[in-house]
Amino acid sequence: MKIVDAKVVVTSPGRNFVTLKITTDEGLTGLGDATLNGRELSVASYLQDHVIPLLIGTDPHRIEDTWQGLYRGAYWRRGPVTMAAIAAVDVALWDIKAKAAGLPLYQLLGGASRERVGTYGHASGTDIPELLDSVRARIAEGYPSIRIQTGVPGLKAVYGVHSTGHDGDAVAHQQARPMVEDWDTAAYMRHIPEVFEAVRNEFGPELPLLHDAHHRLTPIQAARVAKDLEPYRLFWLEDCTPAEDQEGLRLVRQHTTTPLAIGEVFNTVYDYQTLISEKLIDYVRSAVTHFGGVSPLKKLFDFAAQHQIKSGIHGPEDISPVGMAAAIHLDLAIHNFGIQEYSGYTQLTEEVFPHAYTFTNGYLHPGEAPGIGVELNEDLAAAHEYKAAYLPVNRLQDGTVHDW
Ligand code: KDG
Ligand code: MG
Repeated sequence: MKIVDAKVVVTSPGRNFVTLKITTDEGLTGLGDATLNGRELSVASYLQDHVIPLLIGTDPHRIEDTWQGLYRGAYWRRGPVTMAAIAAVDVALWDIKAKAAGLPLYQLLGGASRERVGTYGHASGTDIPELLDSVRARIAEGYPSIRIQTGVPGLKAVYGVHSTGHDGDAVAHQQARPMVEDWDTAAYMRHIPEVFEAVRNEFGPELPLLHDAHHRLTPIQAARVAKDLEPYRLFWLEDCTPAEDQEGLRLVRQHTTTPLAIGEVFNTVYDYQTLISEKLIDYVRSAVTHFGGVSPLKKLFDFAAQHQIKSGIHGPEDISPVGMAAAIHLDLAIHNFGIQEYSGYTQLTEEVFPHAYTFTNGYLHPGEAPGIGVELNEDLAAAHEYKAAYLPVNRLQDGTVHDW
């Protein structure tokens, strides 16, 4: 079999998605997600200008060799643009291989290790009463576990407050320049234990709760927050410190038994070397889409498993249904699955990317369609053109740019 065509489709059914479609001489096609929120066109160009010309004429079955050729052959390694582009190729080739075998992808990854994939959904509110309503709504939708985020008294706009899983913030970000959010670490640190106290009082001790600090704390601040939240028995505290400082997590770990998750902005296993080998975290958060695809993520999970660390694949609305499907196949297959983040998509996005995977009462299943089980409605995709959109920038009260 040979690759005879490959193209990049950029579409915006409410938010921007970048999809690679590879076609073979036997008529099989494969899809890969290359969406990098706020930097979509750079990945599209990387694929279009530098990767697709190298793919034409090659054997789609040689996934590992193609991956290594793109990673090592470029000489310039790692980084989100490069790794999102390689991820799209990797997933599209796995899609083709699984279709050629007539099997759903999870069967090529070792088969099912479980019947269904547990998820967490997002609840948020500008204040605690609004958050409690949002938690109630997620429970009613069947989510077994819930991430909680709130506004902080005195701050105008805080990360995650409008991310309730129904893409509430996507259109707001469709601007030529990033929105500005504000931040005050001391105010957040005073407020967050009250939030957990209120949620535990209302919903009891059993509901698994997660929280995302979105890289905004120093190691000693993160240690304080993680310690203060211990009575509320979190499922995990996510991204408590800036992700690039692996040693910072050592200090946090020394002070707390709150489980820690990190890695949504990581691109390779090298970002995790210290974290995993020293058991400084409990969950790895990388997405198929930003980590170079199914091939390296499977290797990461196997490395993590040796240290009793589990998966928690990043699954926000800015991973397309193609990237989500690839994640669900991995979730079903690996032994050290932890949890899958899942927010769902707008109706229009579901129509652009019809898929075999299902979400039923808070649990996902990849379905039994050969390949990853996602199609691309190219006519509908073409009718919704790319719109510039940026993630926000975060500033302290005096105007200083802070981690977002
Ligand atoms: O594009 C950025 C989002 O994917 C990210 O902010 C979402 O932190 C996030 C999460 O945990 O889903
Ligand atoms: Mg996060």
